[in-house]
Amino acid sequence: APVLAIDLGGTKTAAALVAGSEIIDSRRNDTPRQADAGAWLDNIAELVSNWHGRYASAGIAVTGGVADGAWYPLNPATLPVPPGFPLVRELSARLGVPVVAANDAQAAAWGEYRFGAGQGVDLIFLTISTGIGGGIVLDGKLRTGRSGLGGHIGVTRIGNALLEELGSGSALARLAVLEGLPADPPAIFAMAAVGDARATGLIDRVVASVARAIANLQLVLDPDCFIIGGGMGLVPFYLARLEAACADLPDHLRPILRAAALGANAGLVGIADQVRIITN
Ligand code: BMX
Repeated sequence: APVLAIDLGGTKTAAALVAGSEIIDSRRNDTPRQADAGAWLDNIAELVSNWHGRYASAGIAVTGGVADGAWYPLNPATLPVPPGFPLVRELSARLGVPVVAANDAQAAAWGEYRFGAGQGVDLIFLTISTGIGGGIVLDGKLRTGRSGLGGHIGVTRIGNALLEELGSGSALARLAVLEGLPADPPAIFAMAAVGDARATGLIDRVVASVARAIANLQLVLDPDCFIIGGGMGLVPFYLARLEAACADLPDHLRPILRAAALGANAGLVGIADQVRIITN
């Protein structure tokens, strides 16, 4: 039977029926940010209401940390998660099936390892999206750490700022406004694509902090590759600028960057496979 997979990000909520790496059916809408956690889960139940009976288990990949089924924020600005929210219990009650929960970037890292651009290698997945998330797979194991923090590169501090305050899609939107440009990353990329120097300059500014973080991670874990996903990370121009920002590193220190082969579905496919592992 297919697994119900959910990806609850700071901006988008996605749901899919997944069998292996195949997305049988999917839908998505905007995460109702102005509401509370119960409403975010009600939105999911609504989104999947006519799939009732087509799945016997569910997985949810969420922005934020997950430990023993409880949800907590690392950066409430990315999504104001109530600390200690009983995510697994609350979603299982709404869906009527067992639920497995993990961080979204950790889930996506596993999806790319199993079925995507990182099959069989040591990888660090980065989602460049509302915030910046990370997931680590080493020696065929997803490394979530002691309390589910493994991979949370976006909330590491650079001076007085968080990396995601400097390098995420939200950061680009905030910087754009200061330059009198639209607070809309897709518009900024469209302007850069037609040669607008201000737009390209903004993109290179948010790329620079991520390139620095990647170079540091290469020195710490020395993965075979970095897989880049997320709403902004999946934009080809973004990846090209990130490659350019890493180009001046000496060969033996330069990271290998790959686009997430599963695209926006990496987290859905990854959490579905985690459900298969845990419930079989
Ligand atoms: C934040 C943190 C991470 C998440 C990352 C990307 C919260 C709520 N989220 O660093 O857990 O992986 O953002 O989140 O603290 P996204 O919503 O952009 O996918």
